[in-house]
Amino acid sequence: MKKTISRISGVLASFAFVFTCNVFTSCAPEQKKVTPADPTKMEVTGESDAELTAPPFVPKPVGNRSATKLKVKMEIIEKVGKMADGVEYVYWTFGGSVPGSFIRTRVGDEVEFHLKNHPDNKLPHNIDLHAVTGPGGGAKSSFVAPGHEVVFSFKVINQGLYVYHCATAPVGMHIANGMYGLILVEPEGGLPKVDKEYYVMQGDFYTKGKNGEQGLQAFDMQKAVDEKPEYVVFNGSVGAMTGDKAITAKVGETVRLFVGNGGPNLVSSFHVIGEIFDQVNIEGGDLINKNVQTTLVPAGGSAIVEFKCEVPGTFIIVDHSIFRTFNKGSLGMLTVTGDENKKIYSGKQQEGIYHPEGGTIHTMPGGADIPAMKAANLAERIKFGENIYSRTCFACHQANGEGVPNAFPPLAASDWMKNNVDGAIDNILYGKTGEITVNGKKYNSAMPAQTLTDEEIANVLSYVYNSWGNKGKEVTPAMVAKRRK
Ligand code: HEC
Ligand SMILES: [Cu+2]
Repeated sequence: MKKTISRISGVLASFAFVFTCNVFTSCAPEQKKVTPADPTKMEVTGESDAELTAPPFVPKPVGNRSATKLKVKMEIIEKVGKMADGVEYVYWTFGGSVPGSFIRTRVGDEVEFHLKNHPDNKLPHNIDLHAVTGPGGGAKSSFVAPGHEVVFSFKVINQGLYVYHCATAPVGMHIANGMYGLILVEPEGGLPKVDKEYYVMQGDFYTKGKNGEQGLQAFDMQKAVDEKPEYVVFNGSVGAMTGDKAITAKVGETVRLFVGNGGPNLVSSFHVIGEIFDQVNIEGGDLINKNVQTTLVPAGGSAIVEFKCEVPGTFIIVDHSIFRTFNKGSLGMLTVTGDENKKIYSGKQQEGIYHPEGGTIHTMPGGADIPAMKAANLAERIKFGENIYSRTCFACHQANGEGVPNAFPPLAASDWMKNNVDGAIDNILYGKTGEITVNGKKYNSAMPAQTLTDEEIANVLSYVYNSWGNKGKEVTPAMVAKRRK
């Protein structure tokens, strides 16, 4: 009802406007342009092939080009790819990557979509683009068997950032295998200019083997139905955006992330540690929220986030449903280089000994320093050490010392530890930064110094040296005391 009234009054208003203009010829010509062009009626000029990019990159902005006929030529490829170190998976892809190729259009474009299903593929597929106004978002017209190509056209009439995905039965399985991507529809004149733009898309994966189980992993339908993924990742695999694959920017630059979530099941609490989003296009639409810490990205939805890089450092990109980040893979990195700005972020300024209640209490009740906790033999040392491990080291090096790919090195069967007892003691006493290679893999992160007594360090290291395939060594408090300067 309300809608009808406003529509009628809108018609009346424009009628009045035209009427006024006709009678009073003083009407300025610019005034007639106030009503934005109706995108459904927008004419297109010329034609071109769309630039398609694999994540984390996006095609060039549309700028102020006029609406055109844009040919998107996308090939579906089923292929084996790396899910994590030593873990492989058969991905079904739009354009060879997960997420699929990024498509960049503007309002009024007429998209001629060529969907090709590679002859070596095993299955038929199709595409449902959320940017399409039409039955199934194109799914009905795009069903294509291996070795075939289909063509269909649509006009993009709503600006925004949209998900596309395969919608062939079983739909959930096609999405779970990586068949999703993003299509951006820019407004007339394009989005405001920024310095860096990237493509980040989350997805959850369901493998027969548990997280980290080696070899080629099959899809597990029951885990998918139960919504219990083994992997939750950005851009298709663990570590797709970390280390030397991190996205980059310089101090002073503005960054825009086109964030999508393919699901199939989980909703993402998208967050960049150490940054505040200056603005977010909520759900990829027109609504802008400012000064946001974490934004929800629904399965089958998106967000556009923008921020300015003020200080250098590594900014960790996470799903703040945080076990997914530290145990299932949803961890990316943005590396910002440039000059420090101590006014915005000082770094650690001071560290001293903290004595609660005027420095009278030096040991906590039950702490390792009280005589009862002094280990009498190696077996006891290991037992006490296990307790310390689960209080302090566990959070990073994980329950069985397996570590976290690209972030925390393993302590299990660590070749680095084997011949470097002093180094291991030093790491705990003084912390450790800079590049380190453990079992053939490079890490470049930071371990903070741990505030533990000599006895505690001896115990925890004895525990580690006698667990998970490490060659049993005893570390004694005397050995620790020698390293403490
Ligand atoms: C906050 C996370 C964190 C905690 C807590 C932590 N570490 Fe580490 N540890 C790291 C990181 C990161 C590295 C690699 C540092 C680098 O890249 O230079 C590392 C490296 C090591 C290494 C050498 C590399 C290897 O894998 O053999 C040892 C040994 C080690 N840590 C033992 C421990 C022990 C024992 C504890 C508990 C007392 C502990 N760490 C607590 C993060 C942590
Ligand atoms: Cu498919």
